Amino acid sequence: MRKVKSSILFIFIILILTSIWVQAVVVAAEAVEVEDIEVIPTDQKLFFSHDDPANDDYGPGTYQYPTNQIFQTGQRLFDILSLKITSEAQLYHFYFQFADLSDPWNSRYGFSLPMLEIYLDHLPEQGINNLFSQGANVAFPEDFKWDKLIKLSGWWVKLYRPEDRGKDLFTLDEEVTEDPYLFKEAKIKVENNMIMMTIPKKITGSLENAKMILLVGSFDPFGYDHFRDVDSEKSSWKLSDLTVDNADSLTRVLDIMVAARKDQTKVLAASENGEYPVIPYLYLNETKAPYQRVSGLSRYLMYFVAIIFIIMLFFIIKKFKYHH
Ligand SMILES: [Ca+2]
Repeated sequence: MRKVKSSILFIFIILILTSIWVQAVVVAAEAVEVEDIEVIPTDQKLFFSHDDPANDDYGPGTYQYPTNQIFQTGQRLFDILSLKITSEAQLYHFYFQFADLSDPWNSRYGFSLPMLEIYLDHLPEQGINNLFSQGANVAFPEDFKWDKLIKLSGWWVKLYRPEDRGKDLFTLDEEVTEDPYLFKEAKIKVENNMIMMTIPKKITGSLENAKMILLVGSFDPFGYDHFRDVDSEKSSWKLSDLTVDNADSLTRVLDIMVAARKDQTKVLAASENGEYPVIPYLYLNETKAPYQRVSGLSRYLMYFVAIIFIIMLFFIIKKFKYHH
């Protein structure tokens, strides 16, 4: 009986040590992950955080950059790595971490090549299900009806509402010399390949439980909805997909953020019938997300802990059998 007690004690000690070790590893892993948000001031509360795989700014995986040398200077010119959103009293801060923000055309904000479209569905029972304007060549899920679209290039930020759809800017009012959709309250700062966008909360209201679709394309001031076009053969100014004969219905989106279980290359792949790919949305409140995001390392740790416990259980049963 004494032996049983001492072996149970031994097992408990092992368990405690294991859990301390696992926690230490998890803390170390999180510390590495937090490294890129060091710039976030302490008075901001982290509200949403999502990592995206690196090296996936090739749409469905088959796209190539234009052959012009502007696009040959880097490998991951449109590659978004993470988005963190923080909340302050009257403001939301968006931190878009990119792999390599270059600025060959000397833009206003300091990045020339990517363009971002952030579709927000924050008002229940309102909004529309279609793209604001033809360009991205994507579709939205039926239960995604956006209420605000924030569009961001290296030269401007614009804000659109569903009712602005289809209005022709230049016939709207001949007196208007300035783009009425310029989002003047938005503040943009670029540092260390990160685009920081601050918007007043009064524009969107609370984003708690809002749905979001984020599209990253290649900025083309003359492109459809400012998206650079995709061709089926190599081109100096167009993206190309050499695996297709006809590029007409291909998406012009290069990188998106999807839930961990979804595969971007499959989401953005061309469909047989020429329909646009449907982009899944993300919930801005991560705790309400349909899939809890589990990073690779955490998953291995979970497997490891599970195996340790099974082994422990095996020994406990064996000990008891032996002593009785
Ligand atoms: Ca990416």
